[in-house]
Amino acid sequence: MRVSLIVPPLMDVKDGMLSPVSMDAIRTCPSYGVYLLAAILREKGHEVIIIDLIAQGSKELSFHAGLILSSHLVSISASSLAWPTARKCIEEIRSFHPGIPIVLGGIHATMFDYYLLGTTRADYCIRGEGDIALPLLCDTLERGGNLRQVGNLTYKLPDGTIKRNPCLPPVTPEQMAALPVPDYGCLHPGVYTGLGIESSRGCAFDCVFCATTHRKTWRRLAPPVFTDRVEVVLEKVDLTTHGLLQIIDDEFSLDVKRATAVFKEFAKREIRAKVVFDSRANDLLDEDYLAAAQPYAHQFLVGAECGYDRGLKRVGKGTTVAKLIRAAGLLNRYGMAERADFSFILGLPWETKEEVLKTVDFAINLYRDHGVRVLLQWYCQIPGSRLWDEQREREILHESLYDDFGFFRNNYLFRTGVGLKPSEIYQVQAHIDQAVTHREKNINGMDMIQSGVPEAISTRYPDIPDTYPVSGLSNLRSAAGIH
Ligand code: B12
Ligand code: SF4
Repeated sequence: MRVSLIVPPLMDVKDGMLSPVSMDAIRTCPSYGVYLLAAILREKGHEVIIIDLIAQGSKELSFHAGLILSSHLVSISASSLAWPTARKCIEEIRSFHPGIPIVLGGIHATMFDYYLLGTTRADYCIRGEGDIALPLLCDTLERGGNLRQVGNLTYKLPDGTIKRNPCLPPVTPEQMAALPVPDYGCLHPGVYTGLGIESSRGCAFDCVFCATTHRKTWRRLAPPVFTDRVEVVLEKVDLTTHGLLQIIDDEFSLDVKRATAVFKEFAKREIRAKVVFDSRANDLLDEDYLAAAQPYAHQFLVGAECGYDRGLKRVGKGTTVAKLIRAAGLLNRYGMAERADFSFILGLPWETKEEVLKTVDFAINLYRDHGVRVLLQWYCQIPGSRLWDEQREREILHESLYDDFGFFRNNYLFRTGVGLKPSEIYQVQAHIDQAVTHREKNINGMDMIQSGVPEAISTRYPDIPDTYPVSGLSNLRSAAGIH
């Protein structure tokens, strides 16, 4: 069968135009999941067309109308933040083809299958991994089989009732090793900065703010198997602007011995690669790992999260401020500090301004003392985390709040997450500006201390100084002569 796979970007209105924003404006690497599914379907004999709207930089589907019209199945992948674009895609496809089956997949469809099928004209959702379930759906549709046999599938009956099949077991490490390598040969040259590859799936942790798909489960490839796959991907890396190899794992070094063995395998095979990955601070305390990673680590994200132990404990990542300091110190010693991005979250739902300032001061000192880059990012309400779920239970949040563009500007979503007053957020930023008078940049021209007032605040609340005169009710009272 002929299948179109659509990858919608995360978009918002900028200067009056709907444009890709955030990571999809940077285009670091093509969607690993979708390019992998394309390779799996091709291996099974299906004809696949990837409509990569992130690469295209718009949601315009009209150029692809002919291909879509001639497909037997259209599939759309979406995270929660790309969902508004995915919704527009469904509407557009339905405007020129009312009958073509549409299947949704990715994290948003996994979480909200009933809601998405109930509120759009899509036909199916595949929850969780599509590696086995999507080819099964294609075969079942092609042969006119029974949809009840398709694991992970949620589907609509003609009368509108929605049915949900049980999930297949997650793919095993052996099955992962046997999956084809995504074929990046069809990419337009010079669009993405790098190419993605997975060495493991899932995460052994369950941090309170994190929305990742597979928690407390971790499946990994053996270093030689992974390196074989890396070699295939690197054949296409010249198609990218920066030649980067992005290991898309949640946390690449969860088994630090394995991660060390991977870099040693790279060295043994004389692989030349500029690698981007995520590592926990605790793993960076292993000097064997640092020594092995040193020649390859181009840039890596360290989820540091908080600058005080009580916060770190609540987050649940199993680290402490002492370990964060030691990790930064070691990175400095190995000449890797400038390549490390220590990412901190400001305004976790329990935090007061004092706690936020503890994190800010800790992060700034980490940069000053050890030269690591620090990212100070305000907490966002992203579906899938335990924090999000608690508020969904109380109906403060709902999946419908992710139907429209403007996530980063959304005042309600921001303020139901961060408890600080807008004036306090401005004060935090003023504190940062005061502490960092000289904005130093790294080799890539990026601020060594990255921070800012979130759009949800800066676009709505003026930076009111403490001396701003009282107004509102007190003005009414004084106009009425009441004191
Ligand atoms: C690498 C990564 C990125 C990379 C590359 C993205 C990519 N798609 O390859 C970059 C840096 C670009 C990125 C960007 C963003 N990301 Co990201 N990213 C990840 C990460 C760590 C791995 C994704 C991955 O490739 N997994 C491996 C593949 C095999 O799995 P998969 O993509 O889920 O695909 C499988 C299934 O979902 C399914 N499937 C997927 N699509 C479809 C479609 C159909 C039709 C079917 C049937 C099945 C199916 O089958 C696939 C194979 O099993 C995940 C965390 C995670 N573990 O998922 C976060 C994650 C998905 N990202 C997240 C976020 C928030 C973002 C950004 C919003 C960040 C930002 N501020 O810009 C953007 C959104 C971009 C977008 N268009 O959606 C959140 C999403 C939460 C949510 N509720 O949506 C996650 C879960 C991180 C987290 N811990 O919170 N990301
Ligand atoms: S933040 Fe990192 S360690 Fe924590 S659950 Fe998410 S991926 Fe795992």
